[in-house]
Amino acid sequence: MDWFGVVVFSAVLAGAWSTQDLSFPPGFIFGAATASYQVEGAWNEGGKSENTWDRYVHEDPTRIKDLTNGDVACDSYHQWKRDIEMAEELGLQFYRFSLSWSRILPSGFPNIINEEGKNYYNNLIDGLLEKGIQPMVTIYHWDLPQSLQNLGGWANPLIVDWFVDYARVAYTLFGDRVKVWITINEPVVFCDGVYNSGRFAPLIYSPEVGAYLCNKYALLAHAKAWRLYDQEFKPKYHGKVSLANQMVWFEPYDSTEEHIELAELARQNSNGRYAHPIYSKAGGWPPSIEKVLEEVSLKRGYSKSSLPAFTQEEIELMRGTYDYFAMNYYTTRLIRKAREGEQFTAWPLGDCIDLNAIIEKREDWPTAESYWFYVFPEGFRRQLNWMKQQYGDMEIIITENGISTAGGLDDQERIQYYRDHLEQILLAVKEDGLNVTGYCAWTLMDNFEWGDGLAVKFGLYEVDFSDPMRKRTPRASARYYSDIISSHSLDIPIDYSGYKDTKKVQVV
Ligand code: PNW
Repeated sequence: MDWFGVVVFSAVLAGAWSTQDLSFPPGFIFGAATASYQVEGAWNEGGKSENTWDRYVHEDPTRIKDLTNGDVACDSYHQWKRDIEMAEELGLQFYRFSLSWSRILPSGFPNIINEEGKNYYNNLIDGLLEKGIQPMVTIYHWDLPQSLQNLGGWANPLIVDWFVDYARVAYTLFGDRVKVWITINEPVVFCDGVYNSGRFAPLIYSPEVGAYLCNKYALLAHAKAWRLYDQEFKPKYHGKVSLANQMVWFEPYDSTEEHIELAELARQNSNGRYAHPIYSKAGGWPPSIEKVLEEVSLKRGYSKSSLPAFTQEEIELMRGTYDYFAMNYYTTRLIRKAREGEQFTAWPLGDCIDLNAIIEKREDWPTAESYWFYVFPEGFRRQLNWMKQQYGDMEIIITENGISTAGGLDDQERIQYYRDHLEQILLAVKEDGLNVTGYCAWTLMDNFEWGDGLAVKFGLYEVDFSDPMRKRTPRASARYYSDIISSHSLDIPIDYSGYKDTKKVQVV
């Protein structure tokens, strides 16, 4: 190459990677996600048995904000063809959904495999593949068979083997066609989120003990299921497996040393406790958290730390059990030291009593429709960089990101949220050198949003829950997202407000 060629070549290279260029790297893929209890409905149909969410919503309907439940939800058990059609309309390269444990294994154990459950997922997987859409399958997304809860659920060490048995069934039934797996979704939510608050299924309050047992066994269950795939299925199917972690980013309340340290401790306590044993070079619990929790436990009168120790064998079992990092990101928090006599709410959405810390939001962070949701896009990039700094370079797939609204088709807030967060990914990739290879929007359609019921909407598609067919209608954000996918770039017009008017004309 002559000097002119070198100049042109470097200019092209520099241009391709500058932030002005809003295109996604070649090979970057887009998807959308759902989860079984949130969309399927058919709670007692097709051979499915009761799970912990069925029990929770039926026992006392007032537990859910709008008194709804997931009995029918989006009726995806019957409307799966329409779900595939929507994925196709959006131009998704992959669709992430989860398997209902009690639909596949009604006893919770592999003694009986429910044919109807198996057929349902086979239809969905085959239907997606026919359209050229890759299925990304979450084996467990919060809906534990009630039979296993009755035996202690995630606080019983035996769940490690129960889960591995279930994962084996999933790999065996679907592994020939499913190449990207998530063992478990967001253990921080069903461990810390449940046991610290005494809210949500299975409604057990045990912040000082239960949350940490659940933490330990969820990670061991993931690790064993990863090793099972690695040894017995990967050689023939060549897929990849990870665990999806909810990463809440923590910002220090101010720039004092005390708060900078506290924010780092909070990251280790929320994110590190679910990632360090798997992704760090050393393995095991984050050392800073191990230390704090031992001190706190002894002070509370326990004989040893409530954070259960790992044996060396367990540390080795978990270390390195990933093929990529599955990351869910929604929101950020400010964290500060508690003042004398302050009351604590429940971690990880609220305060952290173990760290004597109080959670706040910055005044300029907009609030979404969910009570826990503050919008801070820069937190996303900071979180991504923190992961690289902690665990080194690895492939990262964003397996959930999205915002809640109160409803309506003209969802400009959602468009803005997607735009701002995808921009942070581009910055992380192009400026910071992170290896983010895919993005999955939460969620394909409005669905049962746990304690918030059907009232809080996260969907690219609106679902009419009063219609027996659960009619799905694309929102403005669905158009926007499909345009991003087809242009493989964020460099597209953002104003989709005209969409609503067009719709009105069609209706008239
Ligand atoms: C996730 N937080 O839950 C779940 O994976 C989905 O099932 C859920 O519908 C979606 O996000 C929206 O809520 C979250 O503390 C739970 O930041 C907690 C948090 C975020 C998401």
